Amino acid sequence: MEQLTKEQFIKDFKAQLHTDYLVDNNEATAEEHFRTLGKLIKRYVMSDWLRRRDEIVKEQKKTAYYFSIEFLPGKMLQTNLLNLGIYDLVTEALADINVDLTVLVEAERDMALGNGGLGRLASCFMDSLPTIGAPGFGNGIRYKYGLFKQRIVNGYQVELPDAWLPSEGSVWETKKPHSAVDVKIYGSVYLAPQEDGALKPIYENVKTLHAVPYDVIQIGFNNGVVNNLRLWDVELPEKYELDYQTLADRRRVEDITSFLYPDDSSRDGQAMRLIQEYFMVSAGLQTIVASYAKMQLPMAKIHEKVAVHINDTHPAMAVPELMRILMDDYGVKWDDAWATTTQVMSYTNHTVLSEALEKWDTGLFKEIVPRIHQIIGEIDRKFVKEWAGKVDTGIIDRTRIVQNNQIHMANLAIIGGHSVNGVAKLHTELLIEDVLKEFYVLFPEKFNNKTNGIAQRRWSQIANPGMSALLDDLIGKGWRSNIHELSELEELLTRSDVQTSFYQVKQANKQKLADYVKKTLDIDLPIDAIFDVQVKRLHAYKRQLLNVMHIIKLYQDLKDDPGLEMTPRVFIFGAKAAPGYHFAKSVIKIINELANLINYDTSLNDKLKVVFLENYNVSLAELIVPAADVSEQISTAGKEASGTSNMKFMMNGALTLATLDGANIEIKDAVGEDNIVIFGMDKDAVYAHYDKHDYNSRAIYDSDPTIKRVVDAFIDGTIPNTHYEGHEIWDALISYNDEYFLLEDFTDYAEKQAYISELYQDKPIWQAKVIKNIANSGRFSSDDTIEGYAKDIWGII
Ligand code: T68
Repeated sequence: MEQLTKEQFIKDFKAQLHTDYLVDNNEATAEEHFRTLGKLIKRYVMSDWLRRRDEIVKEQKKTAYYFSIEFLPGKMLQTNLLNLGIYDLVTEALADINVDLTVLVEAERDMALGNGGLGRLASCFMDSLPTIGAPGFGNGIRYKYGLFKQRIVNGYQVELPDAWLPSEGSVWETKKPHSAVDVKIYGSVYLAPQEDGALKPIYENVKTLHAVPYDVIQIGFNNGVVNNLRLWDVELPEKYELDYQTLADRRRVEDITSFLYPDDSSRDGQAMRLIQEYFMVSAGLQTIVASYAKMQLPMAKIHEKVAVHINDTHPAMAVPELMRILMDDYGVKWDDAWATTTQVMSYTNHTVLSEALEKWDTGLFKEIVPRIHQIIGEIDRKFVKEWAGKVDTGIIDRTRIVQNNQIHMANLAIIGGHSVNGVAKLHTELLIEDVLKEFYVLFPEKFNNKTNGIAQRRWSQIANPGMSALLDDLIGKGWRSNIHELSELEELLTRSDVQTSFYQVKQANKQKLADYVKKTLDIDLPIDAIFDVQVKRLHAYKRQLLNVMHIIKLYQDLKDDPGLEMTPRVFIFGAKAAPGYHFAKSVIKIINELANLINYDTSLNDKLKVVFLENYNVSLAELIVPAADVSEQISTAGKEASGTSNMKFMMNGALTLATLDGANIEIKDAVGEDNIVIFGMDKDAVYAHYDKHDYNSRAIYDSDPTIKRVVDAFIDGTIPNTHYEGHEIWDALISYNDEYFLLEDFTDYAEKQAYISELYQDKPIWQAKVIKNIANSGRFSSDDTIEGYAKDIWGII
């Protein structure tokens, strides 16, 4: 954008307010101010945006498209101002006319079109792609309702719809009716032989959906690059309105882009989800192929200009859909279409949990996407034929796409692409050695690792202005554009004035969070206590319950001996449970009732507090993460693919208490084992139990009185106001043999927690570790991660 002055900005701002709302600055609402500023930002970047588009077309740049059924950007106002380089100017200019930027920030609704880590990662990449100047665009769905809003009522999770989208639309998007395309579902299809011997698909009784794109600006950091996140919405096609005569018919169509499936673990059995997947894949690919066609290059070489990334398996239909478009719409022969399709496609796996690997009944595919069903059948047949006689038939049976009338989406994504990556070193190793090992036999060259990263500007400069100002003082402002300069802090680890400054910043951030907790829950948090935080989706493998067991132990210890010397602790939780995930919801109830029990027990003398913050989302994370002293990353080793909050916490000076799982291992490598607290079984120990079938939680329970007492607290009335929840948990731990090994890891966990309490008392040592963590957080930048994708997988830079 052009150079902007404060005067010019104020003039533009007032004029825009007049034009849009016919109000003067002093009468406008926060919402009007916010939208006005958003519009101005869009206006300021418009020429960059257009130039970017023209450049890519003119220079025929190879472009990557990141297909994801989820994006979780949170709020965009501050990021956009920062990346545009006008954050300070706008803050000051607004202050001059008595407008407080923080009030505008509050007025923005979180864009929560994702469940958790997977969607958030996609959004970090959307920030990093333009920042490294790469031609990379997002492709997803414009859900009218984001992830449910969580309220806690009587200790239970209640889910409310998140109507985030104002009737005028999001201020960051631009509707592009010109680029709309039609997507066909249902009906039947047969192949009619043509004179030249080709087979032409003839469709009958199809339903046609009108897919309309909304382009959301993605501004690079201080570089004039503006990319695009394309979100598709569905409309009723006027041409086919006779197909949708009743209101119910129309609603069913509108529902396709109504809501995000609130599931972070396993597929919901709804046909609607399958339609969503096909809808975004087909709309996205049709447009991509059409714009490639304009270059007038051979269709069979589309991989030279286009890369399509399949983020988890949800967009895996991109493989057969590109085949369909190339063959049916552009007349490319199967072999040529297949050769180019596999070069175009690449896939990221985000989980090793077998129940989370997406599978669909073939019957549903046949009904909803009959042509895709045909093409998948053919891909599968050719795959089996190609490998027959070359490898063990067992391997073919287990890696083929169609098995027992089910379509295995991961198999489709792997067979139909040229790259499969895991999201942390350990995770990729597990894919190779275990989960996908038979694919590794067939296609070793496809496998590679890309450890996750985070959009560091959001998680430092925006979320933690206090720490950012301190960093400017200590090492200069260079780190703001080159995060690796944080390593200059290595020189300052033991300087006591520096340690004190970091401590003061942390205490101020804790106070800010404590104020929020006071306001929302009316609980007083002592900020001299250790703020010990676990925020993430609620899932058994993430082991929030292990944390709970430790809190119960501390509570019991304090009740036994009220005079016990103990470093005060505040345990902070934030977690949404999938609405159908009964066990996870019971854990939420238990946490809340345990909190009620502890927080109002005056005999504990404020040594222990527990808070469950409702509706954990990106904005709340921006408040919580900078205030943490301890970051809980305690999943059963081998289960958490990577984790990304672990990276955010270390960057903000929390010490990680972790198992050797996911990216925790790489954090340990970055900071050294003295600067992280590791406990519990590693992946080999966990796998040894799987191999030997020798785990016996009841034996631990019977032989360890401390553990027995803690576990029994779930059922013996210690936690009041609970019903079946405690029994459900007790059963999971004892009757069902504790699937995630909480009991085995408990003792080490509790000991390491005691060590942390001791360590915290020694300020110089604690602070040196804090600074060491910040100094080494630069390697988890998503700018670097996405550079890896752009170079190694997509070949776009
Ligand atoms: C997460 N996965 C991983 N899944 O659990 C986490 N699943 O370790 C990793 O850091 C992160 O991905 C990024 O790689 C998810 O968040 C989902 O949200 C999800 C959504 C729908 C269906 C299945």
